[in-house]
Amino acid sequence: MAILKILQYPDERLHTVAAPVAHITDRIRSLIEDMAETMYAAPGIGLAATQVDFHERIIVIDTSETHDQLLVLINPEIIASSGISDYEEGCLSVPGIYGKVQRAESVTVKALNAQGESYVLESDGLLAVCIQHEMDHLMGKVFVEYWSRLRQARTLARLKKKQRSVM
Ligand code: QAP
Ligand code: CO
Repeated sequence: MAILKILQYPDERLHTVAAPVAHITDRIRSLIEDMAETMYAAPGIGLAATQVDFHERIIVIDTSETHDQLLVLINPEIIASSGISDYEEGCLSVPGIYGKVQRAESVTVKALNAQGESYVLESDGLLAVCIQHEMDHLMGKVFVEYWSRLRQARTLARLKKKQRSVM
């Protein structure tokens, strides 16, 4: 197992569109283990392969309070959604920045688990928001990109200032 380096916004590689996983090989299983270890170590509640510079449709999520309910979504597809939620989000690729994004309140997602078995999951609340946030990463979209140009520019300025202060 290994902790992977998380790409930091505005890294261009975060805009890469991920390809579907064709076969769940040992390489994919090992990547999933490393992604889970990286997410738990951060700590975070969700991580997409895009964020660790692997451009394949893989997500790990754990929104449980006990941090022992790992959810693996390979080739996820939203098959139903309803309602509107306005949840405060953060992102391991945009540390220290939080803000609301409007998304569906409930989503039904179809995906493969780490064993390659297909399953359907109905979600709402934090889990539904997290699934949508992570699926955006696989499409090359970061949550701050829902905000106005002005707010994005201010976010970038804050991140640049912070980066200067740690160097
Ligand atoms: C995505 O985000 C998410 O800024 C997962 O300094 C978040 O795990 C979806 C984190 C909220 C829905 C709601 C962020 C850790 C973790 C930070 C995360 C930070 C340290 C974010
Ligand atoms: Co994120």
